[in-house]
Amino acid sequence: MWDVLWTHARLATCAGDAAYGLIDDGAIAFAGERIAWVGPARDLPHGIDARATYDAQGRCITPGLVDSHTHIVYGGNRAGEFERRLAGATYEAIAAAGGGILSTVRATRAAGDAALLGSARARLRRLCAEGVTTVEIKSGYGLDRDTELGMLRVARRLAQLLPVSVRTTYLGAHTIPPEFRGRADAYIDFVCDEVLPAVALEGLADAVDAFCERIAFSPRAVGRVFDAARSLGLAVKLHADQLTDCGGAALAAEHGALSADHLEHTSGAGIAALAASGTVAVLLPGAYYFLRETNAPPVAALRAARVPIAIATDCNPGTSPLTSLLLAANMACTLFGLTPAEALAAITRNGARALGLDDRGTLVAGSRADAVVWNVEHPAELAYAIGANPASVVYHAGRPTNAGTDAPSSQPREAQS
Ligand code: DI6
Ligand code: FE
Repeated sequence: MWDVLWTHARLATCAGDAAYGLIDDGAIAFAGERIAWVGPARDLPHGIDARATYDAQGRCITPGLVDSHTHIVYGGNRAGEFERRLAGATYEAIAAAGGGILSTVRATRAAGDAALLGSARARLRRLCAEGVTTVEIKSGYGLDRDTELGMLRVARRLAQLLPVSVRTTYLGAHTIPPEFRGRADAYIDFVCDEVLPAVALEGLADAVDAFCERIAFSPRAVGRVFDAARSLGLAVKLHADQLTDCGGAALAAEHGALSADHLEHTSGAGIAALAASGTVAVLLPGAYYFLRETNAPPVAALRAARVPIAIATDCNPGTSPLTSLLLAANMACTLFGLTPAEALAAITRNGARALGLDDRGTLVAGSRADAVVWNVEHPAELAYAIGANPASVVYHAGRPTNAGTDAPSSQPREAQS
């Protein structure tokens, strides 16, 4: 007995090598939290009933979306800095003058957990409404021990308030906080010896990230953080080569990172290293767009080297105040040259892989029943439309959420029989 069966669906399974993993006139069944069956409707096994059967009437069903890189928990906003940048100030100059990440650190330290939870929840709700069922959330705007732990607890708490799975990442090496100004090595000691063990002890992070950049941390400092993380059994990932080529991609690969993120300035050697290590390239077109960068990441070379490409919002107050993963997918096509099929794989299958998750991101039997029924006929429409939300019904672990546009007021359309 299945719980849910959808028939007459165009399934974009995102599995296999064919574009979209398309199955026209497909059917998909959920039992409990898992996908019980998926395939062409004509192959449906006889004699299995479902408690509820719905007719998709030709509409698309995809895996639940995975936003694999966000900084969605933070205090305040940086609209004033946006105005200054538009008037000619650069991101780096604002950061050097104590603004940038540090201004959000001040606002986050002052905010308190309830305010952090409230503002992050409002942003995350917008992602969920668009079909996101798994999200990665980083710390990195507290930098002192208690605020970092607090951010990670808020991130974990969001998973209890919204129909979404949360993977948390400790980003202590985001920038040097004022109390360690001019003492980068001492701050890295603090990250490795005081905060990381506390994070691990409380089970607050699934991974550890760092910002490797001229205006942030050197490859040597990042290596120390990664060694400490790995010794505690935590996965690593890296903000790599966003503003300059610091050899970040190769550094991430060398440490067996799950992902190397940004990559606007990554060299051929960095790409070869990613390919060899199986590290996912997470591209963040929202930050590229918002900083009005002109150096796009080397998509053709990543593609040629068969490096898996994920796309994420990078939702953060300074460089990507973006709460639409579909818009990120659209930008990945228009600004970076992905195909709509690559963009869909980038926000499903490869997003999951960037988080080390192999139980989601494709519609295959046995996977988690995270899926979205869309009011579109072809999956290319998902990366095509700007500012539309065609999510109709969103399933998280087999349960319909009230996140899509057709919920909760209207139920999925019952099969005509
Ligand atoms: N790179 C980014 O784009 C964000 N963090 C990072 O390491 C920006 C963070 C910010 O400006 O607040
Ligand atoms: Fe980021």
